[in-house]
Parts: sequence; C-alpha cells; structure tokens
Amino acid sequence: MSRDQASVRMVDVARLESGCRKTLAKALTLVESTRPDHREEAERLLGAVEKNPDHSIRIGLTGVPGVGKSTLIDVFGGHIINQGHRLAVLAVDPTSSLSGGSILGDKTRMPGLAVNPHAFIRPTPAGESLGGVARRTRDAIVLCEAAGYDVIIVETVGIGQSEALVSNMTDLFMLMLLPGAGDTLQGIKRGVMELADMVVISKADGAMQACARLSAAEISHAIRLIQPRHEDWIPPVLMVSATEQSGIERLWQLVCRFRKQVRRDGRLSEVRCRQAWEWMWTETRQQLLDHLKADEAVRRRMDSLKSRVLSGDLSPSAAASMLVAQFRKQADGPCPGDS
Ligand SMILES: Nc1nc2c(ncn2[C@@H]2O[C@H](COP(=O)(O)OP(=O)(O)O)[C@@H](O)[C@H]2O)c(=O)[nH]1
Ligand SMILES: [Mg+2]
Repeated sequence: MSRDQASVRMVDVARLESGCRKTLAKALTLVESTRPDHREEAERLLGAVEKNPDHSIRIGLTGVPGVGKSTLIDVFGGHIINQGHRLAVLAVDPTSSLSGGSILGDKTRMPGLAVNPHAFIRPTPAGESLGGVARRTRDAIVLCEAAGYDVIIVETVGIGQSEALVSNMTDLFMLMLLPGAGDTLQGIKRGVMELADMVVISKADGAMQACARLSAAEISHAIRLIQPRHEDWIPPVLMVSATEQSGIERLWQLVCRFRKQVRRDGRLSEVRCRQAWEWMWTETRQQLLDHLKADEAVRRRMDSLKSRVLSGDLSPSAAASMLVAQFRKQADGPCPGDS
C-alpha cells in the first residue's frame, strides 16, 4: 500500500471536529473511495463523528445550467458567512459520470468563496454514477457538519432524478428559474415544482427585471395550486440579482424563517429521521445488488439464464426468482455489526 493510500485511511476524528480543513478534505476523499477497506474505514469514521446537529441547515439548490446557481452561491454564501456562519458547498452532478469532470462546485466559478476561510467547496467526484454521487454526498454532509459547517448548500443541475435525490437529503429545497414571461411554466416539470420550498427567479436586473417580475407573479399563482410539503409553509417566490446583489438579504431571511418554522415542534428532526430511514432502504437495495452482482455463482447462473430469458423460454420474473434463490444459497455468513 502506498503512503498516500495509508494516510487516506487514517482520519483523526478530533482534528476533523476541530474544523481542520485538510482533515475534512481527507475524510471526504475517504468516503468517495470505492475500495472496500476505505469503505470500512469510512463507515467507522461516520459512526464516530457527532451527527445530526439540529442547528445546521441543509439547502438544496437546483436549476438548469446557466440559470445562475454558482454566481448566486458565491454572493449568497458571502452574505451567509458575514452573518457568522460557516458554509460548505457540495455538488450532485448528474453529468459528471458522462463528462468525466465536474462542472458544479467548481471553485473558479465561486471566486469569492474560494478564498474565504469560512467556506468549503467540494466538487462532485468525477466518473461516478448518480446513485454513487448521491451516496457520497450524504456522507459528505455529515462530515462537513461534524467539522463545524452549519450551512450546507448542495447544488444540482435540474436533470432527471438528481432533484429528488437532493431534496431527500436536504431540509429546504430551492428551485431557481430564469426570467421568461409566458413560457416560464412550460419547461418546469410539475414534479420539481412539488419539491420546491422556495422559488428564486434569477437575473432580475437590467432589461430582464420586468420579465422577472412577470415570471414571479406567474409562478406564485401556479405554486398555490400545488400541495405544499409543509402545510404551514407556502413556498415563497422571490427575485434576485446576484450581479447587483439584490434580493440576497431577503433570501437569507426567508431561509431563517423556514428553518425556525420547521424546527418548531420537532418537525425538522422528523424530516431528517424519515430521510435517514428512506436512505437506509436505498442503501440496502444498493448493497444487496452490489453483492449479488459480485457473486461468482450468481454470475454463472446469470449467464445461463440470459439466453433463456432472451429467447422467451423463461419469464423475467421466474429468472429473477432463480437468481435470488441462488444468491440466498450463497449468502449465509457472519453478520458484521452483530455482537
Ligand atoms: N444579468 C445577470 N447575469 C447573471 C446573474 N447571475 C449569473 N449571471 C450570468 O449567467 C451565466 C451563468 O451563471 P452561472 O452562475 O455559471 O450559472 P449556473 O450554471 O447555474 O451555475 C454567467 O454568465 C453569469 O455571469 C445575475 O444575477 N444577473
Ligand atoms: Mg454552476
């Protein structure tokens, strides 16, 4: 084992909790690693750190490329830090597995935060599947909080499933839209609107201001027809301009009001508990599938079943039953965590 690999494995919990950035970066590299021994160590680390501080707020932010997410996070993040907070920016990038590189969370797109000692930016690891990225991002939230970051922003591009994944790991989900009077609503999937706790119309400046106002009115109207996620919280719609720094303070006030409201009567911890439970099932499914696909006997069986399924000789569900039965035959063994 190289020295690098060995050092990744040893993350000092006390140093992480003292807020050491280098240790946090190392911890994140560890949870991003797919090596089984790293995974084991990552789980040990995740078990050892302080979890789920209810003073933190986890914000999800989604919008099409070019809507202005990074520019807003840079300005909004600066404002948040000026209020005495520490901010971590994470990214769930559904395109990174295709492009092999990360566009979101790129430090050069957040020049103010990149040099701010109270901000921590972590781009999506390249080349992972969306499910894999979501998995690591959840772990990253826990580690950033353990390192004292009390505001977490998870940025994602509005493509496919990533919004649902991100809304399921955050307390507040923000949808960012371009000003576009008349046709603003057409491009938005209803499902995404249903996830939003807040809608931000970007670039409300210069020639686009009037257009932004129209969009805001239109969306406010449309959102009232949707069942809100919290019954006493109608998602507010607001206009911001990151370049003119307008609407930024109001945005933070709304985030604080939302947080106060959902923390009252323990709803925030209820939401996080539900998310943790759902996540356990997602992980269980994923791990079962990983084990099943890695099993030699199952793989052999799979090869022989494939031609029968393709020729119509065997139904897919009957073949699935056979694969699972084969796997269960192999699966008896010691149970980690039992004592
Ligand atoms: N006029 C105006 N342009 C903006 C604003 N915010 C971002 N932009 C521009 O929109 C483009 C895309 O912004 P970016 O933050 O990279 O979008 P992202 O892909 O959603 O992260 C850039 O050229 C920005 O300069 C804004 O508030 N007003
Ligand atoms: Mg961006």
